[in-house]
Amino acid sequence: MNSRPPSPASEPGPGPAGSGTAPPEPGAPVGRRLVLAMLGLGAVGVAAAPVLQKGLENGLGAVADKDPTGLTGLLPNGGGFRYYSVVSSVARKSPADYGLKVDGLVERPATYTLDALKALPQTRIVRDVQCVTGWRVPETPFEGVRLSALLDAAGVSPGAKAVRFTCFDGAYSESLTLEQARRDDVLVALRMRDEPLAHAHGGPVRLYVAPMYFYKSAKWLSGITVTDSVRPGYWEELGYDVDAWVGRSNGRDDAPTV
Ligand SMILES: Nc1nc2c(c(=O)[nH]1)N[C@H]1C(S)=C(S)[C@@H](COP(=O)(O)O)O[C@H]1N2
Ligand SMILES: [Mo]
Repeated sequence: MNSRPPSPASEPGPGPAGSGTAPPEPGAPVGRRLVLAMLGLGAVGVAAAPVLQKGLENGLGAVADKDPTGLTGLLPNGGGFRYYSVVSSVARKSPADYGLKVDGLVERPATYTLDALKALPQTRIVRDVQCVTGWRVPETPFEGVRLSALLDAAGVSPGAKAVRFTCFDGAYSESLTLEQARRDDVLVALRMRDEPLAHAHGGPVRLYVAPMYFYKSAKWLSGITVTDSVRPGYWEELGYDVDAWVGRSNGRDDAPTV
């Protein structure tokens, strides 16, 4: 079982590591977190469910766009997923608008269109998804291009040690060591649950890091930058573990996903 107290319902992402009362770091979206604290996640999720269900049928993304931080909670059609975003809305990217930039310490920087990513060999992985706040979704297929393939194509320069991920929501970021990034179960995912990645789940392209807590799987992925050291991501600046192995980090002992 989790040895830590459950995170407060107000927390949009993983929930504070360690203490539920730690003040947000500078630059954190303080205002929104306070608003969420007043709303109360659970009550809103339940009360809003029928309305949201209706919205879902009209398109999942439309609902999630109006939901700043995963307040939709456990949606009837969500298959157990909660929808998270650290910003209040994320502009949709059509396939024509989308680009994934690979740069930093590489010999051949590149920008991939969605079609270019689709044209590369695809890998499908089916594992449980585990969020650091405790929810778990069993056996979820993700499919896409191995991150290692994009790194190989870019030609990682000597001395490179890590990879930084940025997102077109303009706020979220993540990181992996180069060794982690080269694992076979780390994907630049184009599909989830055997469908194109919905906007609400970070479509058209998100990162998928199978062995780690789901906060590592950056949604709305737009940048992959090879760096000389690990730069902690959004939640990691707020105290979460950078090496976020499921069951072996963040003071948790969940069953590993890999
Ligand atoms: N860009 C971005 N990626 C993100 C997040 C986010 O807020 N913004 N939240 C993370 C967290 S804490 C989780 S649990 C998962 C949620 O993915 P889902 O919304 O598809 O369920 O996305 C991760 N990736
Ligand atoms: Mo999470």
